[in-house]
Amino acid sequence: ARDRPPRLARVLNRIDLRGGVRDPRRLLPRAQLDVSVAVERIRPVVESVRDHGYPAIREASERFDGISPDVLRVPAEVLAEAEGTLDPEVRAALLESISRARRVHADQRRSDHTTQVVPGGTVTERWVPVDRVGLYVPGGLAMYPSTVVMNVVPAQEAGVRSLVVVSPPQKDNGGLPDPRVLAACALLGVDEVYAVGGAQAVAMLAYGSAVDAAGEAHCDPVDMITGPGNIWVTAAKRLLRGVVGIDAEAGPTEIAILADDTADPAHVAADLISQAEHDPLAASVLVTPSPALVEAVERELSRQVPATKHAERVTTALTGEQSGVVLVDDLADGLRVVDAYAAEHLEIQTRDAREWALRVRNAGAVFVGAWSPVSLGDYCAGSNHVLPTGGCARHSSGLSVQSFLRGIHLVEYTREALGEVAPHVVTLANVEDLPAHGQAVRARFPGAGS
Ligand code: HSO
Ligand code: ZN
Repeated sequence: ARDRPPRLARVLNRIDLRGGVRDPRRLLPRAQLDVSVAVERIRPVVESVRDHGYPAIREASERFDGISPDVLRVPAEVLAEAEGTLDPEVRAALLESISRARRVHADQRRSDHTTQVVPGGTVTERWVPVDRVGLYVPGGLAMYPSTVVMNVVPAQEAGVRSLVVVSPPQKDNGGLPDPRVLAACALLGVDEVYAVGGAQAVAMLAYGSAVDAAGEAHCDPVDMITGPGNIWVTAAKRLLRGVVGIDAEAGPTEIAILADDTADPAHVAADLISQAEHDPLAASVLVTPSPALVEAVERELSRQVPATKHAERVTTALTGEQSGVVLVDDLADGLRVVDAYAAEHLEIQTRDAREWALRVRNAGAVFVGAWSPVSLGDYCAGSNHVLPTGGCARHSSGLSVQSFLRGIHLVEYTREALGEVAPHVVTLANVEDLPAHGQAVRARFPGAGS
């Protein structure tokens, strides 16, 4: 079933920055999501899961999802069956996605490194994976097996030993999570899966659950939670940050395209539509010095949007204030605009696309040239699709092996090396009025002068 096809002569808002780009960041609007109200709403759920475990999880599942299985943990046979009954084409595509992601993420592994600071004084940085990670996988509209891949693969390649997936029980699946989520877990070798969603699932991951009604579905607390979710899940993660490690908050998807007159308008339009398909709040932004391209892309949009399945959602996203066309004098100004915007996904569809791509400072991921669309990266490029949104690409990276590693410094000094630097330690301790710090060094050299 298609949404009702709307018709619009001009789809995208226009922002004309020709004649000089002053402060582009303020001119490029972004959707804002206010999570603070939701945090207060879910606080009692989180606290009751903390205090009561299983009965509180079950009560919240019944209240919010309308269903709660007696046994929260998905049995091994059910996982095997989900994998066994998976459509062969879907299976092949998921396996290809997994193997490409593995190749890229395996190359991200870090080796320990020792720096000799002075003779007899070394600091070794050890990279140690997080012990236990919980992954939240949404159900319903935003149910993406590909997101299971993009979260699980880097954790596994980092060496995370214990991985658990939670996903909401589906009424039409007998209280089990979506079968495609279960199949993706099975293909990835994840065997600890619970049919729990919402804030109660996040709380269960953070605090663990007591034994359930059948006396067996005990979930141990995790050290870190990743994965997307709706506003309640995001609120619970925000509330529990600190109790557990939390990945970045994922906002609505964004695509920015820096293009010149060599870009194919049909491709540009298709790519703008592709990410708009996620969410009425998704942002699609075209930045170009070519008015002719803008006109051609608009023509393509009015042709392609009505033909797409989720035309209504796409139209809302494309015509929203968060989307638009930015006209600039030249590509150098365009680069300043896309850097200021710091998109989750940035496509470069220009002459010498690679040269321009290498000059980009702020983006979650950059897709270079005519043959590297964002949807390739969403599924099968090998790159990760969990990327910083909302301008966070100015300071953060997408999910990677590094996200699941901690660097632990090993400090090893000999008596001589400590003795040599001792006066400096004592001086700095005194300057901070922490003389016991200095004394901890001095005590090792009794008889040495003051
Ligand atoms: N583009 C989304 C990821 C995704 N696309 C999942 C399709 N499925 C955020 O990067
Ligand atoms: Zn996508």
